[in-house]
Amino acid sequence: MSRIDRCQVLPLRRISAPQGNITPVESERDLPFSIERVYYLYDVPGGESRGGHAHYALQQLLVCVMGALDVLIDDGCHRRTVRLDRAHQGLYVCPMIWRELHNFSSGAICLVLASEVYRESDYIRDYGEFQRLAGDGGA
Ligand code: T46
Repeated sequence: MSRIDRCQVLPLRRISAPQGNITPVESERDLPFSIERVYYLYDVPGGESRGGHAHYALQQLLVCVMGALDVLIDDGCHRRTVRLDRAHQGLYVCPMIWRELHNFSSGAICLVLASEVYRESDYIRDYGEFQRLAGDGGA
């Protein structure tokens, strides 16, 4: 399976009540990795993009908990764009995937559950270097 095919939108549980919804996420039960870090992107000005890099080892689940955004994923051979606009769905991103986040709606909040703590040495920030390292996309 190519790396891009490993990047799937995972359904998350949604516990609904007249008072509103709750979505729990547990490493063992809901994710293919253990959560070591949580961060979130918010107050992204209109027209701005985030990402524009890959990671050697990091796995992540991206959940747009408010609003909507587009995630472009690229394994060096194939690319596709996934629209995230549900608080009960998350995009799993495996290692060695170039990602760019575009088209944030006003007030969008992207929650990210990550498998590793922050390490700048895990980043590949040059697309040419990524393509050289990514090889055949993992196929
Ligand atoms: C990804 C997208 C969705 C930290 O100090 N700790 C952290 O955990 C993070 C994520 C960032 N930073 C610092 C490092 C930089 O000085 O915050 C600054 C911006 O970080 P970065 O360029 O990584 O931001 P994004 O939004 O372009 O990318 C982040 C994640 O790094 C990336 O893995 O998938 O969000």
